[in-house]
Amino acid sequence: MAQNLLLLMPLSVLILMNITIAAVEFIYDFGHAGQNTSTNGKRFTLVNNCEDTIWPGIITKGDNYHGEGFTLKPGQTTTYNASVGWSGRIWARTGCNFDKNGTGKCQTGSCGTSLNCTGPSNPPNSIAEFTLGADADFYDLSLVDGYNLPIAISPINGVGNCSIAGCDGDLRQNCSSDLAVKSNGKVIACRSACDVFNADEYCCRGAFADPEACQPSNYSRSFKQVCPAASSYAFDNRASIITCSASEYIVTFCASRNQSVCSYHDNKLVCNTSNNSTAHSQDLGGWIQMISLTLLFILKMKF
Ligand SMILES: *[C@@H]1O[C@H](CO)[C@@H](O)[C@H](O)[C@H]1NC(C)=O
Ligand SMILES: *[C@@H]1O[C@H](CO)[C@@H](O)[C@H](O)[C@H]1NC(C)=O
Ligand SMILES: *[C@@H]1O[C@H](CO)[C@@H](O)[C@H](O)[C@H]1NC(C)=O
Ligand SMILES: *[C@@H]1O[C@H](CO)[C@@H](O)[C@H](O)[C@H]1NC(C)=O
Ligand SMILES: *[C@@H]1O[C@H](CO)[C@@H](O)[C@H](O)[C@H]1NC(C)=O
Ligand SMILES: *[C@@H]1O[C@H](CO)[C@@H](O)[C@H](O)[C@H]1NC(C)=O
Ligand SMILES: *[C@@H]1O[C@H](CO)[C@@H](O)[C@H](O)[C@H]1NC(C)=O
Ligand SMILES: *[C@@H]1O[C@H](CO)[C@@H](O)[C@H](O)[C@H]1NC(C)=O
Ligand SMILES: *[C@@H]1O[C@H](CO)[C@@H](O)[C@H](O)[C@H]1NC(C)=O
Ligand SMILES: *[C@@H]1O[C@H](CO)[C@@H](O)[C@H](O)[C@H]1NC(C)=O
Ligand SMILES: CC(=O)N[C@H]1CO[C@H](CO)[C@@H](O)[C@@H]1O
Repeated sequence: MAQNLLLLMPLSVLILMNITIAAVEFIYDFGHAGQNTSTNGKRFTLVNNCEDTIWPGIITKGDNYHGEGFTLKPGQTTTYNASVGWSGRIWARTGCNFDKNGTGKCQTGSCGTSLNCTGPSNPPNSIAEFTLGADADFYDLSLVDGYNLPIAISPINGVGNCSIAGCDGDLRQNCSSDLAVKSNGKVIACRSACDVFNADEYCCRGAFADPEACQPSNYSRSFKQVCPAASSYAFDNRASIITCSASEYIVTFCASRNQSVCSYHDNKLVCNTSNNSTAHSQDLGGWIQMISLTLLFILKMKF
């Protein structure tokens, strides 16, 4: 299921490849979309860019918490297919000790005692949230239930406002001491102010149950500082949810927004983390969008 990164190439080659892949996949996906939308699946590629093993969990909304789970060693990836209409959450568990039967415990993000989730994730943990639609997908990185590691959500071949959701740094290094969860003296997660203080003003309840009344707190602001493209408290959602129609999403654990340039094709992930990729990924996004729009135009004329 999981596989090691097979190709590491210079950025220039990578960008060219990505464009080609994007273009090819676009034709493929679009060709199917017109005929049978129920087969128009979207692929999630989960990438472990962390220095340690993680155990990603996936829960489908309304599925009574019959979730899935994976073990991902550093550098490994796995894929998850979802169809239009899918809505769910993807996150990472850390510090787990699953036995041969897939039973065990985790330091953060646990969702029951099995490798495959049997319940909602236990806060604090960062959560990638998705709703896939026929015309548009919605996604965001939610820190409403706290934070355990950085997650970057990168749409591939997207049309619309397809910005990368995520953080610019690791909030564990910027977690206020009254929110920090520590293990052996190390901060392993950062709780939300709502979770710690259980107060209406942080949880957006009671007199604070609407967006006007529930304003950012100094706690949520400190989240937002490190993770500008994430929801930092309950009513921050509206500003942080991104609308985009992509054929594929790459969910990278332990990567910042400016870090990863990846694409996935034929069971090979082409992925690189460069020390200066902001400009390149923006170029890439622009190119893909341009090519996609051109193709869309051509295909629309054809069908
Ligand atoms: C779409 O594909 C699915 C699965 O292959 C099939 O069950 C369904 O009947 C198809 N729908 C249409 C409208 O062709
Ligand atoms: C996802 O779908 C692709 C084809 O669209 C297939 O090659 C791949 O094996 C599927 N992955 C999983 C995990 O089902
Ligand atoms: C795994 O499950 C088998 C059968 O249910 C059981 O006999 C065995 O003791 C379990 N192993 C562990 C490590 O729990
Ligand atoms: C987890 O769920 C997947 C998909 O439903 C299944 O293929 C796999 O066998 C399950 N793993 C365990 C350890 O139960
Ligand atoms: C977060 O912490 C790091 C390391 O302590 C520091 O360099 C950085 O400036 C901090 N960032 C913010 C936004 O406070
Ligand atoms: C937020 O403000 C409260 C008092 O209003 C203070 O006790 C707390 O230390 C502040 N937290 C941060 C992260 O600045
Ligand atoms: C795209 O979405 C992001 C996040 O919601 C937002 O900050 C940005 O202003 C949007 N850009 C455009 C051009 O709408
Ligand atoms: C950063 O990139 C520059 C040029 O792209 C390269 O010369 C340098 O070695 C890189 N540094 C690291 C730490 O990768
Ligand atoms: C990404 O941006 C952050 C802050 O904006 C910076 O500290 C970090 O070095 C950047 N990383 C890369 C790989 O460019
Ligand atoms: C990234 O590269 C550009 C152009 O090569 C350079 O101007 C900029 O300073 C670099 N940024 C970082 C953080 O290395
Ligand atoms: C993490 C990684 O593999 N980085 C590579 C990205 O590509 C450059 C060349 O463009 C390599 O030098 C890096 O090692």
